[in-house]
This record gives sequence, structure tokens and C-alpha cells, in this order.
Amino acid sequence: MVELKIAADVLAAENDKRSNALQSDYAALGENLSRRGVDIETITARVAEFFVAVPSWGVGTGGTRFARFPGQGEPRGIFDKLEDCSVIQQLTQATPNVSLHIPWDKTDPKELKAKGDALGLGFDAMNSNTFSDAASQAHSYKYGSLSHTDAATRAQAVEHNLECIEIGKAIGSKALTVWIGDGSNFPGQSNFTRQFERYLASMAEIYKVLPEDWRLFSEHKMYEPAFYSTVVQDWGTNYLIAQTLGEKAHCLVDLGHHAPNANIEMIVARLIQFGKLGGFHFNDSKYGDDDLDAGSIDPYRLFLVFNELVDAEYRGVTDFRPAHMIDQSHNVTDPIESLISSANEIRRAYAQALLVDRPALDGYQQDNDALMATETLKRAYRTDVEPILAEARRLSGGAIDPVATYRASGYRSKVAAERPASSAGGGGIV
Ligand SMILES: [Mn+2]
Repeated sequence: MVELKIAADVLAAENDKRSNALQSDYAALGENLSRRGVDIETITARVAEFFVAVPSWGVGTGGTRFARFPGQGEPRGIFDKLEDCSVIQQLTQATPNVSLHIPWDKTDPKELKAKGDALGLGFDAMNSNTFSDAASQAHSYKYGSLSHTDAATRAQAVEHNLECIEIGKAIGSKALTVWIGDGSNFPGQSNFTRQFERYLASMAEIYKVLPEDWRLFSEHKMYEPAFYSTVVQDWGTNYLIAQTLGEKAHCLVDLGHHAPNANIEMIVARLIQFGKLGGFHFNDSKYGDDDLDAGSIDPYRLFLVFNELVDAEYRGVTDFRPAHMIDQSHNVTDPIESLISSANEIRRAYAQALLVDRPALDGYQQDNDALMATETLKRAYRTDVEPILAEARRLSGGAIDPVATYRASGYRSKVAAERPASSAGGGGIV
């Protein structure tokens, strides 16, 4: 029996208030879609089977390098974080897995697994941390980790990643995500080639012990914390890494880790074409790696990314199973509400991409009819798919309106009474 953090009667009462309106909106949308040759039930079933992992670090309030303003009832540790994650899953039915971060979430793996089982949660990719120093470590990562000039520091960073794999194995994870802060702040500070050679050698050590059924995700980032050069700075370097390491190595695309206006959907298409798309860290940005909520700034770009994913399925790309994860920092909202809303936005982009008339698009592309080709995408994007998202949640036992239900439940004030106010400090941006 799964432990539910939102009382079943609260959820049922909130759904009752909205079920008539949903039924009528869903019927109207169904009729509209059927005129377009689309069966709404098929789309709803596919949306209900689409999941995105929640990052454990996302349920705490984030911060910037200037300050952090803690929220009410912040999780005290990984077990509180898992409880918060279970609320998101209970209401959205879109986030059954949590992505852990070591050492932030380090604890007895047996207890982690037991708590996950009790809450009905599984575990997605493990995330290692060699971009900050843990209290007990012998060597500092100030000048790098997997690419450090010092062999002992590199060995320590490799060892940490192996530990993440061990913990992951014990809790049912099947992937390791490696993001490093290594880079340089001054021209001449690092030899680009030697630094990258050292990185590749360290990653090869990690890859060597990766279990057969695991995948290794490397995550590129253009800048920050290093501001002149970054070792894994872009998708080209990321592709070289995955190609060099072997078939279990794939590239992770964090939407915020690119130059403004970069054509991310095209990067996604290239990685799919060459079998190296590992998955995503979803978020949104206006200027840089802002870590804003997915779909909050440029929902059309999110749709265009999903358009490439659905296109790949349509073309029958084999062994295509990108990992979907959220990676955001919540500074001014209740993190649970942000993650609920982001999971919905991600499903929305997926649902809209499923509505694209692909045979028609193929024809317009073949005929070089640019206007009708782009209009075909826009027609899908303009469709208000909210009734599909709500019905998918309702059918799976979730909330028709998850944010309203969350607020009605009083969960935040309940946990605020149990969890002491946390102090400022400690960001959460990776
Ligand atoms: Mn990320």
C-alpha cells in the first residue's frame, strides 16, 4: 500500500468540483480533433504513459550566487525530499521517478529504496558532484576534477562516480549523469588538449565499471562556474565523448546550457540521427543558464524539441529511449508547485507534438512549401490540449487541477509545522 501524502478525500472533492467541466471540454476537443483525423483517446493514452523524473534538489528552494531566500517547510534531508516528490507524483501522475544527487542525498541505500517503495517512487539517473568540495575529501576540486592536472585528484573524482554507481545499483537506477564544472577562467590557464585528454581518460575509468544495462550521460555546459573555457562546453565535444567512450555513453541536453538563441531542437535532431541522444534536463531560460521553470519563457521551443522526439518515433528510430528529467532552481515559488507546473508543461509540449500532421508535413517539406510546413507545426502548437492533460491525470488517479488541489490540501503549512525553518546558503544549480 503506497503512502499518500495528500488525503484521498481532499483529492476526490477537488476532482468532483471540476469533473463536469472537464468532461465537456474533453468532448469538445475530441470532436475538434476527430475532424482532423486524430483520435483523442489515443493521444490521452500516450500522454498518460509519458513520464519525467523530478530532481531531488528541485524540491528545496534554490538560490543565486547572490543569496538564497529559504521557503516554508523546506525538506530537511533526502527522506523529506522524497515525500515532497511523492506529492508531485500523486497529483500529476507524471513523475514516478526521482533523480538523486550524491553526496547531497547520500544515505544508506537500503533505507532509500525502502522509502521510495513506501511512497511508490522509483529512482532515475544518479548525479555525481565533483564541482564542489565535500567536507571530508582529501583533494580540492578548485582547479578541476576529472580533468585536474593532479592524478590523485582525478582518481578521487573517478572514485566518487564509482560510488554513485554502487548506490544507484542498490536502489534500481540505470544511469549515471556526469556534469563537471572543470574549465578555466583565463586564456593560457589550461592546455585545452591535455585537459580534455585527462577528462577522457578519467571518464574511460568510469565507463569501464558501468554495468551492462546502464547508460552514462555526459552533460555539456557552455560556461559557469568556469567563465573562459569549459571542458565539456558544447554538444560537439559531448558527442566526441560519447563516441570515444562506447555504446553505453550518450549525451545529455540541458536546455539552459547553450548560448542564447542556439537552435537546440536541431542539436537534438543531430544527436538522434547518430544514436547519441541520452536525454534531457528540462528547464527554461531567458539569458543564460537561468534554470527557470520548463515552458515558462519559450514554450514554443519546448514544443519544437518534442517535435523532434515525436518525429524520431514516427520515423521508427530504433533503441530510442531518451531519459526525461527536470533540472530547475526555484527561487520565488513553492518548489512543489513549480515542479507540478513544469511536469505539466513538458507533457503539454509532448501532446502538442503528437498532434502534428506528419504525412502533411512530409509533403510540404518535399514540395518546399515553407509557409504550409511551418503552419502545420503551428496548428498543432495552437491546440489547447489542457483537457487531454487533465483527463490523463484523472484516469491515472491524479488531480484534474494539481496546483489547486495541492493548495487545498494544506500540505505546505503542515510540513512547515514539522520541519524547522532552514537557514540561507547552499544553492542547487547543476
Ligand atoms: Mn543540468
